[in-house]
Amino acid sequence: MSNMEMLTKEQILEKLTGNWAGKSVLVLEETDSTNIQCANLAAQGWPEGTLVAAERQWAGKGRRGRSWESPSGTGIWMSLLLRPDIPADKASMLTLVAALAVQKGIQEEAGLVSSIKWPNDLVMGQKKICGILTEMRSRENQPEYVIVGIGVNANMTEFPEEIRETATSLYLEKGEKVDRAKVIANIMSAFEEYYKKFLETLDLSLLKEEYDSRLINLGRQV
Ligand code: BTX
Repeated sequence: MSNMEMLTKEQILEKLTGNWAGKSVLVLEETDSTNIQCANLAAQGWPEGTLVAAERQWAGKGRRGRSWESPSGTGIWMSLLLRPDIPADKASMLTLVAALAVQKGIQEEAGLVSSIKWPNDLVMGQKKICGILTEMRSRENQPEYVIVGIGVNANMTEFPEEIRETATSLYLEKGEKVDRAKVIANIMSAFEEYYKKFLETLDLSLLKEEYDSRLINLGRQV
């Protein structure tokens, strides 16, 4: 991997256009899971909007103990720290807020349209391009912090046997590499926009139009 292709904190900061999400950012060369590292920072008092990204995760987490393939230098493996003043039982909706933000972010950078597959994936032609894992620490139905972990298959050219049929990447769909820092910056700014709307209503009513048009399972029993 040439230096040009490595993800750096400076590249991300330079491309951010929003106000808070990702302004405090840590880029690790490798780690177990950015969700774990972000939770550590949360426990140490780091602010809302802190972003932890890694070039490689060796214990990337999916839901229910599943693992997330996170090879080096090709993906976007990142976790955003939130400290929302909301009832804890509303926090799972942040997964959808993030899904909309990723959808917009990758459309802006790569011109690719993806669909939300309930509850936490983005797909292109049935194949998974992004997975989201939201985790929370709460006390008395109030989140102390929420970690929104986002994995986007950006520039990988191939996948391990087990997921070859079910996974795809922005590179494979578009035929050229994407600027990962730009995609991250786009996602952060879209997230700010959608998070604000979500906090106004604590439901998805203000996001409904975007959501309806994009939710692949809408109208189906899920
Ligand atoms: P999930 O449980 O819905 O999906 C996990 C399943 O998806 C795996 O069992 C496997 O079949 C398949 N899979 C694994 N890796 C990939 C991949 N790279 N692309 C497509 N399919 C795959 C989805 O969980 C939530 C994943 C969140 C990942 C992010 S990365 C940053 C953050 N840190 C962390 O540890 N997790 C999150």
